[in-house]
Amino acid sequence: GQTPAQILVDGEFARHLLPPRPSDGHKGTFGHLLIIGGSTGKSGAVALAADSAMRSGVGLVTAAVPKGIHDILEVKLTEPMTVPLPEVDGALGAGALDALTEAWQGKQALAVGPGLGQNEQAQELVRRLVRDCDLPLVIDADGLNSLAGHLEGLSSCRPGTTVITPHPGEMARLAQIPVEEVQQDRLSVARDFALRHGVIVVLKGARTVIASPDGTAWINASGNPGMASGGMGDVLTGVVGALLAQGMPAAEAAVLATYLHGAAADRLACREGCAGLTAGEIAHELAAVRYELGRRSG
Ligand code: NPW
Ligand code: AMP
Ligand code: MG
Repeated sequence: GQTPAQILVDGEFARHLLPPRPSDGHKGTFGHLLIIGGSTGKSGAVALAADSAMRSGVGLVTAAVPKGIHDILEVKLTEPMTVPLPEVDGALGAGALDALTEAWQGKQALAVGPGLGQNEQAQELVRRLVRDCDLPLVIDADGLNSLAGHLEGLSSCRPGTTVITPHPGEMARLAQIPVEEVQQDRLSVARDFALRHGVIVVLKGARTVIASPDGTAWINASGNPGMASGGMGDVLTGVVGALLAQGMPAAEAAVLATYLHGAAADRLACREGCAGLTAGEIAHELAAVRYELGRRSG
């Protein structure tokens, strides 16, 4: 058969995906994103995702985190709100899903995984929430690790759209193949997984591949090795979540977020090079990158 084409995502392509910004818009217009993540030692991941979402045009952000790190995030985060989740012995406790179900009422999108950790309760929570919640959802990091080996029936039970953002290590765990095999044919691995599980796959790494269940695939042209440092993926999760909350269709949100994330790093690299860039600084560039993209004439 014919090999389906893949689309190169450069500035010219990404520009056409930018969502409108009505002049009379208010914070309710641009959506409310709920982020679930964080654990002891990894509160930074959820903070990065929350701040990155704010830099990506969302109206409101709430971060739901285990009670034990909640007060730390109250200090770390200023614009995003926070919700403490029930916790037993440092792990998410029995009431966590009920608390979350309450927290996602009135939200437009969910992001789950940054810094969540891999204790059994957190994993069980993710497995149930992806099936119970019908909001647009982006799953990353430990959210993905929770789903490895628990994907059966996911496509039929999730009415909402799902974006997953694995790095090659996470993709290998999800597809239950070695990392080398993922990297050997990134396009096919992403495409097959998207088709099989009915999710939009963002397979990260230099030249990130995005694949949708309808067979369409994109390859991102932005980004640089300055992005090879901790927390960079947590930033992308916040951008995808913010665009979903602004009402973008999931595949377009995934493609535009991936482009903006890389372009923010490219913008910073023009001034500071490709070594020593931090995820938080790249998050800071996101608004300016979106602005510049919107001003391009075509
Ligand atoms: P290797 O051995 O390095 O070659 P994990 P994580 C592989 C949180 N964070 N190409 C890699 O392979 C996250 O949100 C918190 C090839 C290794 O086997 C998560 O919740 C931070 N291989 C949690 O930590 C900042 C690649 O994958 C494995 C690859 C764990 O996330 C940091 C490593 O991945 C972090 O974001 C590539 N491009 N990329 C904070 N400040 O709070 C990765 N691998 O075990 O999933 O660990 O990605 O650090
Ligand atoms: P994570 O491993 O989850 O922190 O995600 C790392 C992020 O940085 C992903 O969005 C990758 O695509 C990006 N990234 C890492 N290294 C590179 C690179 N050499 N070129 C372009 N993007 C990169
Ligand atoms: Mg990551």
